Amino acid sequence: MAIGVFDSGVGGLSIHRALVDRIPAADFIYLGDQKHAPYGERSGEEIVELTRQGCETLFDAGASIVVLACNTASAVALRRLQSTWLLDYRKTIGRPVNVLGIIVPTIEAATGLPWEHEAERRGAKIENVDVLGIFCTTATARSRVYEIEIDKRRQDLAVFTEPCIGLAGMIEAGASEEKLKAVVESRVQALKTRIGRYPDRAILGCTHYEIISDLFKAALPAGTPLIHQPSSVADSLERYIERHFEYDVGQSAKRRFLTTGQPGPQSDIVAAFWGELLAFERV
Ligand code: DGN
Repeated sequence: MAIGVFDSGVGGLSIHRALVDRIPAADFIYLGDQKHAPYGERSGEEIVELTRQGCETLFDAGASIVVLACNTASAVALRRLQSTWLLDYRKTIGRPVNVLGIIVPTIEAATGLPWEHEAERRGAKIENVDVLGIFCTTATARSRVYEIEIDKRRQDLAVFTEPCIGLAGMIEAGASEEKLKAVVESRVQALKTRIGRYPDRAILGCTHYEIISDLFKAALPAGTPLIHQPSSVADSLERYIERHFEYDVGQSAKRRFLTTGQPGPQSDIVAAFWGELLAFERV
C-alpha cells in the first residue's frame, strides 16, 4: 500500500516532499503527467479526464490514496471524480481507495489564522477587510473555488485571484530565473493595480509556484505572509492518513517517481528545489 501523489508535472513535488517529511515510514508513488502538462489552460473536461487517468495509473501501481497535488485538478476534477468515477472504480478494483485534494486544507489554514487588519497600517483604500491574494492557473481562477470555499468560512476577507498565464509551463520547461522573475513581478503588479494596493497575505495556489516561492516573496512587499501550501496540506492530510492508512513503522519505505513524459533530468530550478536529481520512470 502506498500514497500516490499526482500533478501535471513537477509542481506536486513540493507537496510530496512535505508529506514524506511527515510520514517517512509510508511508501510513496509520485506521478507527473508531463506528457499533457501544463493543465492550467486546458478545458474542464480535459482536466477531469487526465486526472482520472492519472489516478488510475497510481491505483494500478499500488496506491490506496491519491493526493491531487495540483490545484487545477483539485479545483476542476476532484468533486466530479469523487461523485461519479470513483464510486464505480472502487467496485472494479475491489479495495478501498480514495482521492484527496489540496485546496480545502489550504483554505482551512488560511482562514484559521489570526488576521490583523493591516489595511489601516498600510493606509489602504479598502478598510475593515483584509485582502488575500491568490496566484494560480487560469483554470483554478475560472473555477472560483478559492472564493467559494473561503466565503463559506470567513466573510471578512476580500479574495482576489490572479491567474499567472503560462507560468507553470515555464517552470516545467526549465525557463531561466530572469524570465520567471519578470512574469512573477508582472502578475504581482497586475494584482496591485486591480486591488489598489498590495494584498495583506497571499497564497501560491499552484504547486509549481512553490518551487519559485522566493521570487514571489521578493515581488511582494517585505514581510507579506505567504500561506505555505505544502505544510498546510501536510498538517491536514497527516491526520487523515493516520486514521485511514496502515503502514509499518520501521519498514524501509519505497519511493517511486513516474512520468507520462520523457524521464530526462530535471531543470536546474527543480533540481535545486529538490536537492538532488530524481530518477523518473516512464509509464
Ligand atoms: N501544479 C498545478 C497546480 O497546482 O495548479 C498545475 C499547473 C499546470 O499544469 N498548469
